[in-house]
Amino acid sequence: MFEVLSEKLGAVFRLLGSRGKLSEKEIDEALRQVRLALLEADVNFKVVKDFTGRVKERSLGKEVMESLSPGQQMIKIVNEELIKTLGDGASSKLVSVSHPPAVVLMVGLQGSGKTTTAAKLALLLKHNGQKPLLVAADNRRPAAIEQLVTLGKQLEVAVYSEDPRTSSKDICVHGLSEAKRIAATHVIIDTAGRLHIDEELMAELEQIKRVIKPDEVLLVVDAMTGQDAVRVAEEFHAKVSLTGLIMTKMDGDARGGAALSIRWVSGVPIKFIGVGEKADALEPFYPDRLASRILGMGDVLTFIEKAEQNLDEKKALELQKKIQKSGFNLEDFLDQLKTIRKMGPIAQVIEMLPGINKLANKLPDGVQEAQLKKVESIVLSMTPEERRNPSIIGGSRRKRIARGSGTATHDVNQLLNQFSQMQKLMKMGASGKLPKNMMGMFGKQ
Ligand SMILES: Nc1nc2c(ncn2[C@@H]2O[C@H](COP(=O)(O)OP(=O)(O)OP(=O)(O)O)[C@@H](O)[C@H]2O)c(=O)[nH]1
Ligand SMILES: [Mg+2]
Repeated sequence: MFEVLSEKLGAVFRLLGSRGKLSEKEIDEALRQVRLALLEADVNFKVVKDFTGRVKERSLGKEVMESLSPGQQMIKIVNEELIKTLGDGASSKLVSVSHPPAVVLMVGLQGSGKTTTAAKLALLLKHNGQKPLLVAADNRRPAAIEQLVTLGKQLEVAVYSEDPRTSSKDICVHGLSEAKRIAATHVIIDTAGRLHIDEELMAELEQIKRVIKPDEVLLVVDAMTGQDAVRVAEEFHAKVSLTGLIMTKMDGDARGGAALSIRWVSGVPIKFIGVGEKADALEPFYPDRLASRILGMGDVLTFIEKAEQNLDEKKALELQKKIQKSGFNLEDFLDQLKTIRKMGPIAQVIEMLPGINKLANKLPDGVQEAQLKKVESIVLSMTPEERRNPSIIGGSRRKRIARGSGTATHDVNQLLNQFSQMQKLMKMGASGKLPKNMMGMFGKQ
């Protein structure tokens, strides 16, 4: 998602960034291109108009016209206004309640991803040390109950279900008592979907709301349905008062307009995004991160968070200490490689990194994976001593390592050079975060 938009905006920015002073005409032309790119990405036209209006007003002001690098200033404004459009300052956290359990009602149209997302949310809460209970209140299809029960088993999250002949309202009430009995921190209620918004669905949801008084009413919308998703959000919000949105299927190839418009049009904050079918493919939503992803600045923060989740804490601490002492060596690097591997397909990881994401698109499938393997096999062909102290690796050792790893000597040279650069960088400002430089090792070459 967002590739085309990102590419088009990137082209406008490259042009702007290279300019000295900007005339009003040049600003207008840049904004015209931005407007076109947004419309092509299926962003709601009102949102586009509002957005470009705000950017234009600020661009003509002092902060741009009198600045030394007007192009850069304008990019900064686009970034800030995009964040505003996506919901600046909105918290992606679920509300906290003084008397648990917090009650979360999941609503949405058929197939939008309610059941899957309910389970994903439960898993996320569980990972954060909470105790969620899932409630199968979709009694329309017996298979729906089974789906949730199965997911609960897989993820080791408790599920409350009963005979589908019980009314959904009663299932919710009973589920709530069960949550209190087991001292759950959150109750997540999966409800039935409909093909279209109809009176019956709304009446049922209103009834459930009245009896269980949810703390959160989260609408699950499919990002692939484009502007329909925006309309659905508006209608649901008008009828049942939503507290948040979850956009699913953000991993799909939709143009992304829905995600960009929905907050501004509906006034409801996006709290999470679904980025895949697997149970861990749910991310808290951060407007600033999405904006920088769209503007091609990569998504370093999400990347770092992912890395942190995968690195166990003790190791991370050790590593941080090492880096602070500048003792980061190739053995640690090998550890990091393994961690990166665990984070998912390398292409997806690379996509989050600034500068490198463009490159990732251009490489044929499997290339990064192959590069990663190459780097790994080079490091594996070194002796532990060499890994701990790469400076001892002279010419003959380099030849031996190349032979051992089935690579050429210049591959080994390149890796060692890049590694020593990285070490220098770490010395300069070690913070314990993965340096983006490190990724250069797999992509570029
Ligand atoms: N690629 C991708 N697929 C998703 C995502 N979220 C849900 N899905 C898929 O969407 C399909 C529908 O998901 P469900 O959770 O069953 O949807 P639902 O809203 O509960 O559907 P009903 O109960 O029939 O109304 C499933 O095949 C999910 O795997 C996502 O973020 N990315
Ligand atoms: Mg369902």
